[in-house]
Amino acid sequence: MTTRRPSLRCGDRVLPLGTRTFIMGIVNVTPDSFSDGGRYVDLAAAVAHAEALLAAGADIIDIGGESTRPGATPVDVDLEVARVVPVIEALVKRGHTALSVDTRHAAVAAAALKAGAAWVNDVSAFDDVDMGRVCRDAQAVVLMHWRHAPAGAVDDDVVDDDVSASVRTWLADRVVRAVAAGVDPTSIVVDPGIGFGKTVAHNVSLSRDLDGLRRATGAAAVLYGPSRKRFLGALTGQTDPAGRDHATMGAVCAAIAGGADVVRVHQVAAVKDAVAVADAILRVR
Ligand code: PMM
Repeated sequence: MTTRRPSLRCGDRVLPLGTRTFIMGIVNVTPDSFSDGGRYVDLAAAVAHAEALLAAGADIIDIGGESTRPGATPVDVDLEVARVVPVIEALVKRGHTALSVDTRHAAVAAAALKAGAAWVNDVSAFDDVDMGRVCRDAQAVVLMHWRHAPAGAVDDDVVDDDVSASVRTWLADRVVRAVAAGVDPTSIVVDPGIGFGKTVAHNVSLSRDLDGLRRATGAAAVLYGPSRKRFLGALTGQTDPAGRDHATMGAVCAAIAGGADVVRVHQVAAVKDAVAVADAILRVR
């Protein structure tokens, strides 16, 4: 028997969970992101890219102003606001409301929500203690698992014999923290944090049972972000991140079988078709 799941909302869109896979298109307004750094720093370029992703079938646009690439320079909060808010304001003015802000900082999240963003995507899952208060005003919150590799080490050095269990326990605790801060549990989305302090084997293993992650944490939905990441390069030999879109589609389709509700990707057009086919085969209507 299949139980009916609730819907998420993002701006003027309703996302009925379980009926299909929702696509979050990435717009990095940063000079240094690993996959597309520097391409959309200019306001007009960022807005045009967001509109191109929406036209290609993105359900949500995720706008980020700080690179999370290992070794990236942390960005001053004022600079992060100055990067993301004008893009959000311009998109809202042009009638687009399904917008998410990718930030670890409550001050940036607050400014983005005020400008018209609907979701907060926090890759540190509420390390900033003010995030809970700010996120009560968001339509949904993404809490991502991120374990920092020890100083001087790389992700491949991280030892964890049961990565699924440790990610589940960690995220379940962050969900409790968010709910205690007043965030509606039906608006919480969890994310295993592909590539963040994990080996190739960890990323492969975490990609397998996303439904189990959702159930174990009590979240409403699960988001999966494999796009162009290093583990795909390790599996395919594609050294250039921009050459990993086919590999991304493989990961996305496998993750849909494992329970992904939302996929966060750079190349929306191709993923849209892959998702349509995977959804038709895998989802019981
Ligand atoms: N990955 C990146 C940035 N933000 N947010 C979520 N929720 N999940 C992810 O996997 C994730 C993220 C990495 O950088 P990118 O913006 O170039 O993909």
